[in-house]
Amino acid sequence: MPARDLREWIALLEREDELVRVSAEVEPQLEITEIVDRVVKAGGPALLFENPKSEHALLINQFGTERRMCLALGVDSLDEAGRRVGDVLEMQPPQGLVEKVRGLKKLKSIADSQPKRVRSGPCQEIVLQSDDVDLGALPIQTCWPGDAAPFITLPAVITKDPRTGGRNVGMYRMQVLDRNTTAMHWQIHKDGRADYLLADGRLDVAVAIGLDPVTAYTASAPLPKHVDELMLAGFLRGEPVELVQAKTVDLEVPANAEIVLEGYIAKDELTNEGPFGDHTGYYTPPEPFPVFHVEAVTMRRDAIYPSIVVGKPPAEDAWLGKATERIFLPAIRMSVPEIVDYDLPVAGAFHNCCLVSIRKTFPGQPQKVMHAIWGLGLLSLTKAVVVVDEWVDVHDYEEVFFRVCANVDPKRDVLLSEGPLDHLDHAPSQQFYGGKIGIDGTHKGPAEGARPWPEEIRMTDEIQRLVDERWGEYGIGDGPPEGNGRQRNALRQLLRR
Ligand SMILES: Cc1cc2nc3c(=O)[nH]c(=O)nc-3n(C[C@H](O)[C@H](O)[C@H](O)COP(=O)(O)O)c2cc1C
Ligand SMILES: [Mn+2]
Repeated sequence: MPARDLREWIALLEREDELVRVSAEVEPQLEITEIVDRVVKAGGPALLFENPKSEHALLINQFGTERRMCLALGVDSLDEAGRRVGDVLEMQPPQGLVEKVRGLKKLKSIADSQPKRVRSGPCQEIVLQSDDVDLGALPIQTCWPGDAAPFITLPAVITKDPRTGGRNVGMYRMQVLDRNTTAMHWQIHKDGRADYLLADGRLDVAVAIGLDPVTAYTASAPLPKHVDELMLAGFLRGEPVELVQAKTVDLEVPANAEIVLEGYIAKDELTNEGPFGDHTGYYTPPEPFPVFHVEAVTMRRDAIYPSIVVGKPPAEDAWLGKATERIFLPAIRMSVPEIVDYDLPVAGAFHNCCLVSIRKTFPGQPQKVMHAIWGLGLLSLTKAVVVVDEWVDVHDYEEVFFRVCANVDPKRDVLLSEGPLDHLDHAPSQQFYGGKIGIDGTHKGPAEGARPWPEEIRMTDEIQRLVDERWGEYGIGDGPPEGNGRQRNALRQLLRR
């Protein structure tokens, strides 16, 4: 079962030799970024800075490798987390005893996903109000030299839909303005922004910082607006998220949090937010965003402050994105069943490029899938969609490149379209709206205007077996190099490094 709070998580990372404590005094202004950037890019450990010029320790790079992301979710592979979601989505009436027992387990996991109200929690061991509120006491990082100020980078921002009361939890950067206000970077396609726009005058906001890793991850998950991120957290944890009533606002907050900021956002009170060096690899320019007034801070004793540095990919957020890619695959296949697999390259900052393989049975299907992706949740912001056949491994970029180069007639197989683009995409001439490109790299038939498609080159199984058996006789080297797909794998690893 995944760690239950940030401290259990830190202990688990230490046991697994995945965390280094840094006792040297370090500066949260820029210095931590440079250290972490080097460690992340080298695939190094999580870091607990015990002395970041603050009474609070700073945890960073907790999600920075595939192994740690798996440990965070309590799975052996990210696909396993996806399969658990898929199992529930595709539940059929059980047949026979074994299936019935399995079905009951699945039902229990659904029941566990509902958050549970508790009377008290460690997140409220210390309560600071009015003049005692001082964000300057936290080791909040100024990540990049051009950043406007320190930014809280790993928060879970909790709001309620003013119409329905439904909860939303989202991860949105927060620029510190002074000791008790921050900006709230709610981009236009996001659910927190929608709650704000529906509010009449004032919207209560609570920000939980320092959560168990699953709940922290789910704040970044692109769920439909009416689905509570804490349900996904409970489901993935296999146990409900415990909530306590906040001290000063009408919201519930995770009982296990290290730190909670409580306050409000007034309609139409905006500030110039940014610049901030973001995951696009560029600074996002100043833009008006709402102001968050912090009226109370509640904490654990010796609260630990978690942070993340985003920037030019790859950065720590790569694995949060990859977790989403894997966990959401079954849900995507529910709506677009011909999809076999997809890959959002880290270098494409997730919204810029989507490689997708499909089981093609009719002409025009690749274009159907492109349009489906351009209509699906936050995937709708995707700029480039590349479609390949089911037998192509979309995680093997060299192979996708090969198929696109070999199978595409740009005149026939490139679809230019337009639609919504990511809030932070600086390339389009106009913010929020611009061009899309779809590339059909599948094999084409006559109905798609192609000439007879040639056969792919492949050695016979018989000759491969013969060469395996006779390898020793040739005197070329030890055991035979692996044939076919397996060899491609070795090559792929080489090319990826
Ligand atoms: C480290 C990190 C920082 C993020 N910062 C922002 C941000 O500043 N603004 C934003 O709108 N989305 C940001 N996101 C993406 C959102 O968390 C993500 O789109 C999520 O789905 C938002 O929740 P919502 O769908 O409930 O709005 C960030 C994601 C990560 C992993
Ligand atoms: Mn949401």
